[in-house]
Amino acid sequence: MIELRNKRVAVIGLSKRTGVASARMLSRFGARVVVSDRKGPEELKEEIAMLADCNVEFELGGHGDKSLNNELIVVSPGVPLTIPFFKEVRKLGIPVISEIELAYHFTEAKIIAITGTNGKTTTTSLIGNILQLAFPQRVKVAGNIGTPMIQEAVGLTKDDWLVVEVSSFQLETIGDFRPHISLYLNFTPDHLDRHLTLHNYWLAKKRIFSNQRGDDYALINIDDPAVVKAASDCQARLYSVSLLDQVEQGIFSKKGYLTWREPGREERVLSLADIPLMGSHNQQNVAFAVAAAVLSGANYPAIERGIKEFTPFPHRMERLTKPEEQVLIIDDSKATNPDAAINALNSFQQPMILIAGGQDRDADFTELAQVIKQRVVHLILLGETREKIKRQVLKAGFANINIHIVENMQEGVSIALKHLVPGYCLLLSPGCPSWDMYSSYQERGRDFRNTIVKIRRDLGGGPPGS
Ligand code: UMA
Repeated sequence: MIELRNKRVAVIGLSKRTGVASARMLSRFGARVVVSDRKGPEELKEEIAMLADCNVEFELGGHGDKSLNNELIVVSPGVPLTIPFFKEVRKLGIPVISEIELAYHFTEAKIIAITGTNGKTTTTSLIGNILQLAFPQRVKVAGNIGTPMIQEAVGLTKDDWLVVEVSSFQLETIGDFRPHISLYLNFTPDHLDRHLTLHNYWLAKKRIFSNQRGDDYALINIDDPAVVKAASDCQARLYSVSLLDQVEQGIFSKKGYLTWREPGREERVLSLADIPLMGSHNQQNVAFAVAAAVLSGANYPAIERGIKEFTPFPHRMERLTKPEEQVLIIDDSKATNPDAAINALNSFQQPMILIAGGQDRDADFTELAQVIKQRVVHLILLGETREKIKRQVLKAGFANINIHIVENMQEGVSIALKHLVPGYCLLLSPGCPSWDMYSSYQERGRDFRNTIVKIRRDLGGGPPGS
């Protein structure tokens, strides 16, 4: 535990989630807290009100001397370490930690930490579902999934489980954070605007293993060479996850079953047919969740129920049409990088109409363009990246006549529905963040859904092609 009484601590980034939760906890433990944000008080009225009952000072509209005059800095995940403020911090030698590091020092719970470029939230929830059945009242789920770890961690005992989704932004500033079970799902280019290079992003994620020891477990995707490389110096007991090959120790797919294997033991744990989520990437997420559950000692009926009864999240491969309809419409607005869109496209056999494009974050669309060429019939492009993606798919040999550049979702969906005939699938899987046109991927997904409902209603109710 870090001694906080009378310690001068700055919280950088006053967000409703991390900033508020960190400041509350620090002040509860007797620290002298300064909370700082680049936004001014007008923009942070709600956050300030949430701290009304806490003894904290504010430095708003920028991070200056008040924030520098501290013995410890807790940084919110959304604040890049490259801002000039941290240059000063480094000069002064003030330690900087993330909120998950702070939380780690105030909990005795066994931590299961999940990282990877895609699939973290689904896998975290799946594990939470299973463990809540296996160990009722003893499980909390937190982290990047939405509830700051610090909000759930304090006071948990060694009989409790804390399942935490951890992002590279949070791992970047850990010190001692040590999960009992770590999961590294996959690694593909993302967040280059923040980490600047792919190598930095890889290094940040690899930190999930950095404090693990011989009595901990690490679950790694051996189908992904970047993950295998990241685990090369991991001190924990390594367990493999694969959908392509049989593994010596860990989980793999065999004759339609996820199968657990370790020396002297091989058992079928779950039929692939029981997975309620679409796509092979989701089979992989489930394999990870099942493996983590087995390592935690959860019983097999809990594992089976936890998976079977899992309700998919909105905007993640969410099916908007009913099974009896002759067309399929899928909202995968959460696909905010090219790899996620590739996973989505690879999940379907039917002819595809794809709506893609969004904020330009310097992503590479070469591979996505190849997959589009193979699977997509009509491509509808919107957002900042629309011309970039168009150039790549033309290079890949996709027919110009089937590319539709649009201004907004309304126009995109109208064109898509015109081409949607029985047997086809309409997929929103942008492969880019939403922030060029929307405040979040959720808002983008809602716009997609609402536009479909409206156009179908205007057309007289029945879905086109039904
Ligand atoms: N700010 C500064 N100075 C700066 C930059 C930003 O003061 O130079 C301020 C901003 O004005 C803002 C705050 O810092 O007020 C940033 O807060 P935050 O983004 O850390 O917001 P939270 O609401 O606490 O959300 C964070 C995670 N956000 C990010 O990583 C960007 C949430 O993940 C997470 O759910 C939450 O903590 C609880 O752990 C979201 C996310 O987008 C879902 N994550 C990324 C992803 O999944 O791709 C990594």
